[in-house]
Amino acid sequence: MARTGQTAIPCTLMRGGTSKGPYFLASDLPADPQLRDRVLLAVMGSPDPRQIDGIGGADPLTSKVAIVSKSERPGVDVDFLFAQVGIDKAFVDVNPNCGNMLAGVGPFAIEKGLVPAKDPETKVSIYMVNTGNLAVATVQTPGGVVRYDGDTAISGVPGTAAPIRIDFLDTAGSVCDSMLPTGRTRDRVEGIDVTCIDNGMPVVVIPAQSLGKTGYESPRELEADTEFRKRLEAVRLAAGPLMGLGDVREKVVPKMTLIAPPRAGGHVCTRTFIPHKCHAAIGVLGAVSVATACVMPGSVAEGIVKVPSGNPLILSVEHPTGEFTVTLEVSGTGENFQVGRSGILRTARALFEGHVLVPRAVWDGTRGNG
Ligand code: NQM
Repeated sequence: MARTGQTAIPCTLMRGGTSKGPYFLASDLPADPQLRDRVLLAVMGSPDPRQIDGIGGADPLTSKVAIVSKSERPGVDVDFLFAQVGIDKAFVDVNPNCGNMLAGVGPFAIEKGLVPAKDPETKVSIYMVNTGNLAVATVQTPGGVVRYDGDTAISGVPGTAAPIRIDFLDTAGSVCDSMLPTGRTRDRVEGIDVTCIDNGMPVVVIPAQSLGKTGYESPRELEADTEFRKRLEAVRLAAGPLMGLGDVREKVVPKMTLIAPPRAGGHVCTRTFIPHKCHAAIGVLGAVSVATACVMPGSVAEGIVKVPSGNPLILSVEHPTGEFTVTLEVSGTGENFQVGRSGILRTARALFEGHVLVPRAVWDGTRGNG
């Protein structure tokens, strides 16, 4: 159809875990990162609190973008760049990763012909460009076709779908320099004890009680408490430089997780700020980092968390809409304790396929060589 003043970009809208957003082939977007970011802002309708002039969902969990390309790295199938698009502010943050959007990358890559499908399942190795880590997603592909229906339920998503198992190979120090970016399992920040950790996502883990909370409040109750949120942000701004993240005022990391004893059959109860809104559940890599802190000797989780036995450790992280199971391979004890690979289960679904339209004034469709 002829249309004046708009550029059409091939795009698949997908739910990845408990997040949702457009998935693009990198080759369909501008090569220049600055122009690409302007295009992504236009796609989502940012900056605007309602994202009314774009396809963003006016929530951090639905203002996310996945950019996928065939990988040139030996042994790796695809590269995945995640972009968190600001809602009321014009920013595109490619610093952290997103394990939920990651869940849609395998199916998208297979359907776009970047990875040949096998029968009955296809392993897709994914280089996560944001953090330089590797993941392997196992996608159901009976008869060489991506299967979306199935009987796996994940908290925060109605119904069931085909399982996508994701194994993370090396997530320690994804954005920070190391798993324990301050060099300690416990730090005193703004008068409270916290554990700063990065096993896939920089997170500050805080006993809820030390901020006067039970840890069982609803996200809405926590968000409504202005004094508490000011205190939480003060802890975040102080923890950021300690974690080597510099001034984090305009950054979406570190995330902030309150922990409390479990009360629904899990091992720990959580409430996570990402970082200013309270998550309806918990992020994937956020959960891996929190679970890691929970099993680490000397962390603030000691005395709060019921650490299960076994190896791999299977930890159930309770959150406002259910639970999230994280599998951790561990070795050593005491000071030599180490966490290796981790695994999680997600589902994803392609929701809409076609072209997203952006004003031609933002981009005329010429890709450039940058
Ligand atoms: O931690 C939200 C989400 C996320 C990130 C956030 C995520 C992860 O639930 O891997 O998935 O922490 O901003 O999508």
